[in-house]
Amino acid sequence: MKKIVILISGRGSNMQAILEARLPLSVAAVISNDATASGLITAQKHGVATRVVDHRAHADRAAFDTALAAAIDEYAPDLLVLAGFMRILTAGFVEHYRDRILNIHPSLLPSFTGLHTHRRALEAGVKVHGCSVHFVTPELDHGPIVAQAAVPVLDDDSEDTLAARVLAQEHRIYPQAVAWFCAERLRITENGSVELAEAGRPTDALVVPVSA
Ligand code: NHR
Ligand code: GAR
Repeated sequence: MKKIVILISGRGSNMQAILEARLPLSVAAVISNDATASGLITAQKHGVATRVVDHRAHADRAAFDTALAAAIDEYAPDLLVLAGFMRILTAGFVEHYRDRILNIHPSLLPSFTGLHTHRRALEAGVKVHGCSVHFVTPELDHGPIVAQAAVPVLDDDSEDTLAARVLAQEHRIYPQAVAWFCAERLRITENGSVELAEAGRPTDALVVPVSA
């Protein structure tokens, strides 16, 4: 069975969705860069080991990433899962776990990389928004895309209502993508796209919009 380590910074609802999906994998630890992250309590309730590696206790990003990698490597995970993890990782860190880090990003990449995606989607007036699971590469939010879910943007949406609609889809596609990785069904092709082995339907990696 594959071993994963989950990195969080806050609430950890995506982490919780993965824990509660009862996937055939072992969650070795949940690590936060912030000791006040409420997701740590959720992880403990699920009997999962937790650790804090506080970025503020380190002189620079390289020192933080070195300490973070040392904590992670104690668990020797097959996969690192970023779930609302809010620290940009150095190229050296990403290389150390090359092709073994997944992230969920709250937009339909390559649109709206970076932060405040729901606000920016509303400002841009897009009619479709969503979330993406991708492999992490040194370039922020630019790695190979594993799965996406789309949601409609409604005329009366606020940042909060839109975020909630997207989050519900995050909780569907992230456990699915992690399960695919652990079943060794994901392959990154030479051109940097992701192939899903034994897909039932051509659209397995896409959740399509429904009218809300
Ligand atoms: N690191 C690399 N190298 N590549 C990616 O694709 C990464 C990554 C680290 C995190 C998640 C990402 C997201 O899904 C992620 C992808 C944090 C920031 C950010 O600006 C941006 C994107 C993401 C995560 N962080 C600020 C920083 O200075 C801190 C912001 C804060 O603490 O609120 O690191 O959106
Ligand atoms: C999620 O919407 C996730 O996609 C997003 O933050 C939220 C975390 O929620 N991630 C980022 O913005 C990464 N920069 P959670 O802690 O409840 O999973």
